[in-house]
Amino acid sequence: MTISRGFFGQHDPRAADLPPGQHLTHGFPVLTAGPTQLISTDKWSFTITPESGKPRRWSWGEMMALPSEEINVDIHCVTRWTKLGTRWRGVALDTFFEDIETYDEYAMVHSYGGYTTNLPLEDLVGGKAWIAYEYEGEPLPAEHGGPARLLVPHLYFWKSAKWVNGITMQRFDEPGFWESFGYHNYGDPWREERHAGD
Ligand SMILES: Nc1nc2c(c(=O)[nH]1)N[C@H]1C(S)=C(S)[C@@H](COP(=O)(O)O)O[C@H]1N2
Ligand SMILES: [Mo]
Repeated sequence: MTISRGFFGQHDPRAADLPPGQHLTHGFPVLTAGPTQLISTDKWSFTITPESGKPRRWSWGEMMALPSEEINVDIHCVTRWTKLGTRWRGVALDTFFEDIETYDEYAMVHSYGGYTTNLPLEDLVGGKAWIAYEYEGEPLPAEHGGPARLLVPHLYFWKSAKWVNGITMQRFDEPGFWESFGYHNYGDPWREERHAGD
């Protein structure tokens, strides 16, 4: 009789939490295409614009007045690092979308500095995505997207737009920044959806 040790190493109790092709990192790498954006909270705002219907904008103070939650999640970068057990504070996208009426099924996320990323609306709601403004109990540092970034931990981390400033709702899907350079349109780390065609 053979006893299987499993595919992953036996020494890390959480090795099974690694999606295929990923390795653990204990640091927090910074990955930005272009310069770090320096946005003060009094200039920051977040706007959801439906293709049909009225846009809705939140200032920093208005976002702070919304109910926030602590978020404990693993994050997976397409460059193959995974960081387990990161702790954030933010406002669920569900809370923002309570005020939005739309039939549009696709979202284009926009950042200060021009970065974009696309995802289906259903991946932003249902307790799966947040606007995060604290990391490990401190204000989110600018290099990691502060004052506030999108956090969508069930998809590769390029979907988690730093310096987020709005979401445009669309009837039809369109590629964002990395998606138009050949990254996968959806980006599920458990299915290794790294590049278009994976
Ligand atoms: N605005 C903006 N958001 C971004 C990026 C970017 O270049 N600009 N890079 C993405 C990529 S590819 C990754 S892996 C993560 C990196 O986040 P981090 O620098 O906090 O680790 O941010 C994502 N969000
Ligand atoms: Mo990335």
